[in-house]
Amino acid sequence: MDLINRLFRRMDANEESARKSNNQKTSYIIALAGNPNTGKSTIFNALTGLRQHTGNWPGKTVLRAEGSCSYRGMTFNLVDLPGTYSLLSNSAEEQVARDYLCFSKPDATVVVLDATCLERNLNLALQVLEITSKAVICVNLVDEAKRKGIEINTASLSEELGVPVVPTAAREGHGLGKLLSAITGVATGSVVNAPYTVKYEKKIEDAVVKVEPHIRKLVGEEFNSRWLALRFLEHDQTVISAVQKWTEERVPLKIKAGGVALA
Ligand SMILES: Nc1nc2c(ncn2[C@@H]2O[C@H](COP(=O)(O)OP(=O)(O)OP(=O)(O)O)[C@@H](O)[C@H]2O)c(=O)[nH]1
Ligand SMILES: [Mg+2]
Repeated sequence: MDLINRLFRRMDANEESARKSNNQKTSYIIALAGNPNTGKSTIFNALTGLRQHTGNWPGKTVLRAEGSCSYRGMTFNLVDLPGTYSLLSNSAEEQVARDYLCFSKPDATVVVLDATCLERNLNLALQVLEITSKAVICVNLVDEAKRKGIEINTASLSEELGVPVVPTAAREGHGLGKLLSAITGVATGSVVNAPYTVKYEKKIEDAVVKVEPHIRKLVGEEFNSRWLALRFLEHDQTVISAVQKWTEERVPLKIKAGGVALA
């Protein structure tokens, strides 16, 4: 792997000056994604305590939990996304998670992985990194992994993936301080990631090269044009009509019944 291309471009600016350059923004939206049963809700509950409320995602019977957490003068509004094995839009849960990450653009996304079966979990992590570079990988259940004789080299994983990787044992509250610190870096922009990019076979990459510039012309830097190009190539109707509506009316997109719709 060409590590140089993926090393973090860490800016020297400290958190305070980064916040200033971010127009003093102190409130950030943080999404929690991950496979089922990896400890997302455990982390969510540990960070938000009683400051949380639940409901359904609009038009879906999928549970939506949101809560807030104060950290170093900032407010993190956490959104606990449904547990999914992929973001291929095969189920309501996958569609909710995927559309939220692409169109609602959280300030940072934490991908919670199970340290005892990292390989399977990394599939989702790579899919998230295709949508957003503003990600933090949380390798949870390290206590359970240790019991099974598994040790994860998080520094090396971080170099490979090009995003911060934090080990946690959330049930015991271990590592959550470091997780908040990593979230702060990515959300405020004081850490700029250079995530690993999944490359597809030549004929797909050739098609992306043709389609992506047209999409970029439509959406500019608003949404991830490479990811949208891949969805257009597979004729994903939900995404196509969402982009169509956005370009016609230039209003923010929100998740609604049947996928993405206008606010
Ligand atoms: N040993 C250990 N158990 C954990 C840890 N984190 C969570 N758990 C346990 O793992 C189980 C699943 O945790 P949840 O937080 O419900 O997982 P989730 O990712 O929200 O699951 P879904 O919402 O179903 O996707 C619970 O029994 C937790 O107590 C950890 O770090 N170590
Ligand atoms: Mg949960």
